[in-house]
Amino acid sequence: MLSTVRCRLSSWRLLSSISSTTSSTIKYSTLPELTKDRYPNVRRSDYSIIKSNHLEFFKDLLGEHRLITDENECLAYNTDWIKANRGYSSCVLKPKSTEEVCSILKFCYDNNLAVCPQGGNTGLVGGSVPVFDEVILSMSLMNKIISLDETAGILTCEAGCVLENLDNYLAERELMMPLDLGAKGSCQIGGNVATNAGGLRLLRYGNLQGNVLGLEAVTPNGRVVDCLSALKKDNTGLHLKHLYIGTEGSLGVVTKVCIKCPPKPKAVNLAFLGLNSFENILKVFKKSRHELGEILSSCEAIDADSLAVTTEHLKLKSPLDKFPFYMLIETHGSDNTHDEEKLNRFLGKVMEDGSVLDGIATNEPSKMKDIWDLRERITEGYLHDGYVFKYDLSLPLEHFYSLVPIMKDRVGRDAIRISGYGHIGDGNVHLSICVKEFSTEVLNKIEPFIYEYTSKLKGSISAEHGIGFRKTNYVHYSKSQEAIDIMTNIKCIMDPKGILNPYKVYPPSRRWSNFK
Ligand code: FAD
Ligand code: 2HG
Ligand code: ZN
Repeated sequence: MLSTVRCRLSSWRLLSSISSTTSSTIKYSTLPELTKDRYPNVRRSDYSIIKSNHLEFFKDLLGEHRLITDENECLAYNTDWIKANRGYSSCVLKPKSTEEVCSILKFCYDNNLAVCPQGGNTGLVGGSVPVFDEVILSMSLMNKIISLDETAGILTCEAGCVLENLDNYLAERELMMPLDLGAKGSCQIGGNVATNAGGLRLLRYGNLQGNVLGLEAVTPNGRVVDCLSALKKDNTGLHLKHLYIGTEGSLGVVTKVCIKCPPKPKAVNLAFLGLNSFENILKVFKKSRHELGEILSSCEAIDADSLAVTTEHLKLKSPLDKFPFYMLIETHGSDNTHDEEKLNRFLGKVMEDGSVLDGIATNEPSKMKDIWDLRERITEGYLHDGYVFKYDLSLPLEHFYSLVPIMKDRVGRDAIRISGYGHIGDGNVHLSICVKEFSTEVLNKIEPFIYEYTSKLKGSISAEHGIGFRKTNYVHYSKSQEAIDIMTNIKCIMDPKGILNPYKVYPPSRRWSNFK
């Protein structure tokens, strides 16, 4: 029989308490070195340097409160959430409307000023902060809900709406956002769309490429691309919205989004399981697909070292004893008696055949939240260890965990901790290699090996976080030369001066550097 959850965990959420609108109050105890110093091979292109006449224009447009130039205030916008990248922009702009975004981009385009679009600044690949002194375009004040069609479940809103706020708004109307991630308290829907964020329930609800019905974007020279369709079916030529979903702000700034929202499930159940091997994780996942079928909403795997960062550093309490591996299996359905029965039958089977050693199951909201915290706050817990080299890979399921022992051999004692966890249901592992502080020597032990390994297995070097600044040299491990040429050509056509999010997403190929 499954035991019940006995512990009470804190309800405090770091990410709910941080938003870019209040980011000037964040205390940075240790700042990362400037990106330009950490990566000296990346050279600033010949964009203009911000001058007083530029600032005058922005001040006239936005007023003095929505133009930030104070060095301390700019710091939070220059530094990413995981403190791995830092630019030195002296200009943060906070538009409140699409028209203002158009005026800003047209001005930047005409004056050859580079721009870094920024949402909640929770991105993990250095895409959301400037590399040098790019103007930061913060979307946080474009945070209005425009409309909700409750019958069809279609929400239209501005890009700066925080994911959790949208979800809370929808919950009151028995709907939900089709994505959920640990950064929900800060990340914005525009940032989610720009990164094509995956998250914890992609297995059930699919990705944003499928859930975004339409969007509005502004081109680098300030024109509005109105693709804000709310239609589920619309085969009128090219689906231009895909130019903006997952292209990380490199082709345009997303200003509005129209998104499909499923009904909020009437029945939610969550099981937290302890296992002794990765092979058993695969067995349990396979069984969950067959036994839980249409109600399976999430299947996550965590190894002991990953869980330890939340129990040791964040003092969260695990309701289970120590095991080498853990799984979270969640169901979303409409009939609790049916779902509970199904889940219990499944759990009975996996305990009986020995693949699960212990576990708890609950449908009490506070207990489910406590369990989810153990999974969602691993990223935050890792910040306490030191510098984390993060890898977000898609791998064939049987190889999901294979890099952990390989990396332990390669990096050895240089690492404080090497662990793997992630979205087993989507074949997406998050590998974290933690060291006391950033070291090029350790980096060279990891890269490009890790990407070569992934490529040989036909995996992806970025399952969900994107390419950002950090992976531009490695795109060819996941894309053919022809595909890279097309990507680069599209960038050249849509942003001929290359002002939007430079040094990111595209490989620094000869063609691109000739162009810019
Ligand atoms: P930002 O970080 O501000 O920006 C990300 C990229 O999008 C940048 O390139 C930026 O230039 C661009 N951008 C932002 N807004 C716009 C816009 N309006 N128009 C054009 N471009 C824009 N990611 C996942 O996929 N799955 C997860 O499960 C997940 N969990 C996370 C958990 C934690 C604790 C943290 C810190 C991060 C997590 N992430 C996850 C990564 C991150 O939260 C996502 O990438 C998220 O979608 C970024 O949204 P944001 O608003 O913070 O965007
Ligand atoms: C998650 O699934 C996120 O928790 C973050 O994608 C992963 O921190 C990471 O590496
Ligand atoms: Zn993830």
